Amino acid sequence: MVPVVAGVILHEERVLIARRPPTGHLPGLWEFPGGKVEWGEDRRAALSREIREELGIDVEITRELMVVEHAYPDRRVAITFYLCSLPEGTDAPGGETLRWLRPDELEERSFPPANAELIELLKGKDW
Ligand code: DGT
Repeated sequence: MVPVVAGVILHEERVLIARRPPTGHLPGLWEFPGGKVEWGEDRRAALSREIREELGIDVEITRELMVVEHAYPDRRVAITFYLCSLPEGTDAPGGETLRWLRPDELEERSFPPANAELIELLKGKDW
């Protein structure tokens, strides 16, 4: 089981999604920024590290939202999703592979199947 962490970064009632590369595992799908937890690493520390690597910012981790276990043909993952926010004074990251969407817009995008339950939860959220 591969432990994975991912952040639902909420800013001005929108959440940030990132597009996976066009090649490799789950090509071109949208996801929440994050990645694998390294051996012996604390999950929240792993999330801070991944977001710093991917987006170049520090986020505040607010709370855990849900844990989802999922089996892909070639691997099993346990993904812990955390609600995050941008610290005061941090500019919202942007770019070609990033989108800020309202929770009800998320279901229009293609996500890995492991994200279905989270998307459903977020859809009903009135932050
Ligand atoms: P690899 O195996 O080194 O080529 O790297 P990836 O691309 O499999 O690694 P990574 O760090 O993105 O791992 C995250 C795993 O969790 C990957 O199997 C995709 C899966 N996953 C499902 N939903 C999400 C999500 O919303 N965010 C992230 N970051 N991963 C997700």
